[in-house]
Amino acid sequence: MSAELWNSAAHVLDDNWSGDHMVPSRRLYPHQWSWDTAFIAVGLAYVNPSRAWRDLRSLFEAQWPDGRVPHIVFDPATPENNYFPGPAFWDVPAYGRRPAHGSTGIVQPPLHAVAAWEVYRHASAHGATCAHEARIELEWLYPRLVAQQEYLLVSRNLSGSGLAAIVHPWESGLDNSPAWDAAMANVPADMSLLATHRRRDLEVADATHRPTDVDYARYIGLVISYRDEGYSDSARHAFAVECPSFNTILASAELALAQIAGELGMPAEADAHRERAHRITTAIVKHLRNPATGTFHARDVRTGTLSPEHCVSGLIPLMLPDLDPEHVEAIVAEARSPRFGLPEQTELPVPSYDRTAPGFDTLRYWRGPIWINMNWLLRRGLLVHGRMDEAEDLRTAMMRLVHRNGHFEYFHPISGKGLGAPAFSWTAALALDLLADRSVPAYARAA
Ligand code: 2M8
Repeated sequence: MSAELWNSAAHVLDDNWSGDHMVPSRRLYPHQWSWDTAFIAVGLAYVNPSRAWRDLRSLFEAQWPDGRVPHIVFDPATPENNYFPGPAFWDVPAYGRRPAHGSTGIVQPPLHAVAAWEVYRHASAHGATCAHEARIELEWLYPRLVAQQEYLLVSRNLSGSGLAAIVHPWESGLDNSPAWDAAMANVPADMSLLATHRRRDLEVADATHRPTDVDYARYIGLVISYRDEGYSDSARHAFAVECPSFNTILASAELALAQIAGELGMPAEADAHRERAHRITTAIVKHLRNPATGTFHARDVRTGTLSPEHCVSGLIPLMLPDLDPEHVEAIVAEARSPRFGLPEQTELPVPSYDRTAPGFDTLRYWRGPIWINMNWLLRRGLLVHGRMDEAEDLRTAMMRLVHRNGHFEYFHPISGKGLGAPAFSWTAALALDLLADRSVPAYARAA
């Protein structure tokens, strides 16, 4: 299976390369997405590290002066109506180095420091020229990655907990996850918005797989309010939530930045990054853990309440090396339980939502289907805490799933059938990483 899977994955990445960036999918997502770029860089590191750096650079060239990295950088060669909402709808204010084509005004999980460090660690294997290029790119990226963290840690610390809040479900990357249902119930759904704004996704994807019209009405309304406030974070947000996977990635980015700062000869900065990772970890445990169940959940900043839903995002804090053993045990128990069923029960990677919940939906996007990126993060967490057998079973289950069904965007959580966009970039990129089977670096492991 290895050579076949490797070649098909490399092929997808070749086909989805658009000159200076990668598209997640040619038809459904014809621009550049932020956290996709990070996952993709991890895989490109094996087959084309120069493209990994170029992709990261394209994204950070669109960084805003306040440090935010937009969740989409629009491709000027792609017509406005090929993706909704497109650049005209977002209408972001002009900013210093704004590319002519523009961007959105919201963010996605800041996985880029982790990705940059992974690509850098690989560079020496590709010879001296690659290593030299990697050093230049890492130096260019470092201050930009730091600015991204500062934006999230300061401007998005909406509750004062020390965690970053997301102000739109799209910012989580887990768009219609049940984790947002309680908070979204308070967001007005103005259905008339769908009469004036046509959903392009339904022209290229199956409606039963995508978020509902009510979700979309709320998504559009939230963008309009944020846009009308000039994308200011001091405005009142109708939706503000602290997500366990977003904040775990934020802490992981600090750990990766500590490695980068050390490599670039800045030991004091490296210590400060480690300290910040520790503080975020403490805040995640304090604010996002349900003490009664030991499980992690999204918190609505406006009400201070934890979502009752059990979603894959609640398993991702396993990536935190400073987590107490009792918290590690609780997450692994949840991952092995019938809710998620690590492959030992199902032979499949974990689904995006609790298999035992009445609302578990085998088709609809982030409400049940299996996603490779979340399982990749979970595997990393298992490795961080030395759970080698579970990590290996998960790796095998992911590779088997993709090999049998193709490089799909997501997969049916019972049959394993591919769903959503075919030839999806992060599935292909992460398949390469899984095939190469590198373990998690020492710095990210629990002591
Ligand atoms: C999905 O999100 C976009 C909006 O950003 C969409 O549905 O149109 C999500 O799966 C997100 O995590 C991903 O980054 C994006 C592109 O792959 O698609």
